[in-house]
Amino acid sequence: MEKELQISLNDFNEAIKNSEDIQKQFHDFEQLMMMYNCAIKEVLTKFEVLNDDMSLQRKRNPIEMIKSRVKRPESIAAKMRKRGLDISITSMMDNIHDVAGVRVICSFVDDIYEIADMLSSQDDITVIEVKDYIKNPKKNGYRSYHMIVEIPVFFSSKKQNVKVEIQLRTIAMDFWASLEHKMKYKKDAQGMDFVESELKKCADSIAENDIRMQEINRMIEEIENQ
Ligand code: 0O2
Repeated sequence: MEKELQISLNDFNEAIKNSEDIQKQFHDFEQLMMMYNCAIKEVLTKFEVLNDDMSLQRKRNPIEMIKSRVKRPESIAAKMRKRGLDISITSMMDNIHDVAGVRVICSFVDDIYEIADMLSSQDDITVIEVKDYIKNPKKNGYRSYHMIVEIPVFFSSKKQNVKVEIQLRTIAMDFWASLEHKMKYKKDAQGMDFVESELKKCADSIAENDIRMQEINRMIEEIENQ
């Protein structure tokens, strides 16, 4: 009887320990997500300030829209599994750079490069990586300018450098990417080859029109300034 009681007490203690571990992990994860959310807020403010400043100087907003998100835990875990990484908070912080994501939709291609340069030159921003899918589009036609930056976030008792993925694209590139994204889960369906080739054609004609629109805008601004 005493032995039985001992076993169940051990089980009980083990269960409590496990639940404390889970609670601790949950708390750490919540803390981390809060940290990524705060980093997003800082990056958003930086883009809003740049937009306000540039729109005063040029009488037009170079940024049409800004979207942001923190990646869902399921998507983070799926990405880590796909890459064969162990599922842990440290591994996530070291290897997954798009947990915090900001998407900046610009009017024209030149605005993208200008805004990216302005952000990169701010002294609290460290650029970790740049992928220029505008100059080097993906095979499927995908275009966007991607940056991974690190930004310091000041909390009550510590400063933490946090990575944020920034995607800059035009309205037309964004429109295309949303439609193309719908295909992600339907790759094997019948007729997809045709859809893919149509999308590729659209991507190329969008790129051409983005440049033409930019040129038209330049001409309008020249006329305005005469
Ligand atoms: P979600 O749901 O948008 O977050 P990495 O992030 O470095 O592990 P990769 O592919 O080397 O993976 O990075 P890359 O090329 O910089 O792309 C990351 C993100 O860009 C993707 O995030 C998409 O948001 C977007 N993207 C890249 N290529 C395409 C594309 O062909 N079509 C569309 N619609 N979007 C694209 P996630 O994690 O895939 O998804």
